[in-house]
Amino acid sequence: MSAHEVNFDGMVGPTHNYGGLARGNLASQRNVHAPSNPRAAAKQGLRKMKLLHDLGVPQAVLPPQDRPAVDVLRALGFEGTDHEVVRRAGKESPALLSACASASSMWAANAATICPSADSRDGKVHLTPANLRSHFHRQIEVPATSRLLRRIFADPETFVHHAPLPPAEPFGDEGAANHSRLCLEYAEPGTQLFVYGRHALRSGAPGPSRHPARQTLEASQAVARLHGVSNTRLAFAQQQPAAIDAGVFHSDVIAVGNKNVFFFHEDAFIDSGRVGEELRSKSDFDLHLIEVASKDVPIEDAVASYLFNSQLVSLSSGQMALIVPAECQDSARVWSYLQALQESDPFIRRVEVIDVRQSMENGGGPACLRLRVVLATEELERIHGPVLFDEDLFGKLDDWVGRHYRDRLEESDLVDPSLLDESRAALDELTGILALGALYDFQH
Ligand code: SUG
Repeated sequence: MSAHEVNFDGMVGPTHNYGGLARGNLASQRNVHAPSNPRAAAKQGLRKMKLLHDLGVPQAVLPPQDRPAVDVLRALGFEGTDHEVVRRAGKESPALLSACASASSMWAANAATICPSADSRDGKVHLTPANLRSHFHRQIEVPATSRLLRRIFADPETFVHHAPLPPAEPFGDEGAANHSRLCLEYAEPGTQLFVYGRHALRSGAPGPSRHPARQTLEASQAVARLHGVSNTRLAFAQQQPAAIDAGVFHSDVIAVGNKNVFFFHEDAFIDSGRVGEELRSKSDFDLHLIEVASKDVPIEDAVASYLFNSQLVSLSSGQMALIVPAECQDSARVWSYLQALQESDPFIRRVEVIDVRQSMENGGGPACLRLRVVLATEELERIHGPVLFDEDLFGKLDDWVGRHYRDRLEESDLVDPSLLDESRAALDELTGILALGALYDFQH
């Protein structure tokens, strides 16, 4: 049996803007109120998918959500037609409208945690949408994400969909951004690492002091239980609280794994050395650990460049490529580290630079934009095929973005009801391109 890792990228929506909405996310805070360019953002996302596709890595798309979220604004008491709801919210509470207009579903690493069939007790693929309870603008993604995943992974014989964890304080869950799976071959059982920021139910346990720890141990344990992962192949690790305070709001900002390679910063976890040893002891294959020392890449440089938010992917040659954000080139220290890595590492033989600056300015790098789904060949045949990315789809989506997206957006534009109309016209056409039927409520 063979299996593939498919990257499902969240497409950037037409309302992409800088709302300064994410606490502990330094880029989001820094760029609050800067004008955004949704068209450039969406095209950067598509070019990243094209790069992966050209490298021979299976790629798929997840369409954006309908924003501003008129249904949410209505639930909060704004009345009238859809246009009136947007106008009233903008007048009474621009902050609320901003949260309801975020295009944050583009960061698909936070959409869900996925367990490949090789790792689960019942031999099925398990999916648990993240509840994203730490931030309101992200929590409102959850119903549409759940619906979309059920639409794409529809076959009940193959896919098991769990409900998101209860959106209560002890169960903050941010999905695959805090989860890594290591293995020798994708089709073989792997070792799963769940990373959390704090214990919710144990008082006195260490945690960050400045920024929120979004993922709890209790949430990670629940997801692992739901997915039926064997304890012998399961590890939990706590993020270094100081790293969260330095801007590492998700574990994928400081560590990335693929197959038998785990690339992480020495300050990623509380006792990173022990975490590496535990992963080694739980893996029945030779695990290659690349622990990056602070003296080579200080944590501030890791956060500024998003070195670890790279995508580590396997090429058909058997070697791996690291897809790094362009910001890595802006840092002399990080760039020289990467040159040395590429020359000396037995697995990572190639570094590719990708410009996703529009997303980066909201704290989302290459790895944030994708949800990894390991699928056996026959499981891949059972997904909704039209979301799979190829040259033809790239052409269609690139043209679609060019026709529908604005090239400049400021907070004051969110209140303009024509933005809602333009966005819906775009999404309506997109469901045709992706053969998704009436995916959005406004289409009913
Ligand atoms: O949740 N930014 C996102 C970025 C998510 C990155 N994902 C991963 N690391 N996997 C977040 O912090 C900013 C939106 C704004 O400010 O407009 C935002 O939500």
